[in-house]
Amino acid sequence: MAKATRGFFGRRPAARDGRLPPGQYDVGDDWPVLTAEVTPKLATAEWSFAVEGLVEHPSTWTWDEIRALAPSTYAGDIHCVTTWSKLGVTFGGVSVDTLLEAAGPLPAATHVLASSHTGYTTNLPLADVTGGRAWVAWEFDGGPLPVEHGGPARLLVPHLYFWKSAKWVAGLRLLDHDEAGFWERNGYHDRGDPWLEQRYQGD
Ligand SMILES: Nc1nc2c(c(=O)[nH]1)N[C@H]1C(S)=C(S)[C@@H](COP(=O)(O)O)O[C@H]1N2
Ligand SMILES: [Mo]
Repeated sequence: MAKATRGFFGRRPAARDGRLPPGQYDVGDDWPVLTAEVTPKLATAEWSFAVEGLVEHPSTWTWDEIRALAPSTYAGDIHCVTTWSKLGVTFGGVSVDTLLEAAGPLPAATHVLASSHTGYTTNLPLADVTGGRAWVAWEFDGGPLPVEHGGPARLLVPHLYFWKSAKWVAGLRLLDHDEAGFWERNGYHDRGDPWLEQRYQGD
C-alpha cells in the first residue's frame, strides 16, 4: 500500500471563515433573540427618534420624517458577545451621519448614550457612530425589521459587539464624557470591539 495516500481521505479541519472574529461561531440562518426587557409593541405612530445633549439643534424625527431622509444600507456581518456571529446580512435605514448633520454636534461632544423606548441604554464614543459606521435601521434582508429584533427601528453599529445596537431605539444623547449604559454598568466593556475581544471591563 502506497504510503503517500495516507491521510488523503482523512478529515481536514474546515478553514475558518475570515469574517469570524476570534472566539465567534457562525449561526447560519438562525438569528438568536437577546432581550433584557419585555418586548414592546411600538406602533410606528408612537415611535420617534431624538438627537439631544451637546448639539446645536436638538432634533426629533417621527417615523414618517426619518423614513423620508436619504436611505442607507449596511451589508456585512454582526457579532454578539455571547459568541454567535451572523454573516452576510443586510440592513436598511438611515446613516447616523445624516441625523448628526441635522443636529450639529458641538465641539465638546466626545461620546453618545443611546437609549431605547424601553429604557435600555448603551454608550459609545462619538467616533464609533460617525464615518458611515452606524445606522438607525428598520429593514432586515429586504423586509421590515421584526419586532423581537428591535422593530420598528434599532440602532446598528455592526463593527462593535451587538449589545451596542440598541433595539427599539429612541435616540442619542451627545455627552462630553463616557457614561456607562445598561450592560456596561453590569461588567461589559465600554467599547466592545469584537476583533480585539473587548467583551468585559478590563479586556
Ligand atoms: N433594547 C434592547 N436592545 C438590545 C438588547 C436588549 O436587551 N434591549 N440586547 C442587546 C444585545 S446583548 C444583543 S446581542 C442584541 C441582540 O439583538 P437581536 O435580539 O436582534 O439578536 O441587541 C442588543 N440590543
Ligand atoms: Mo449580546
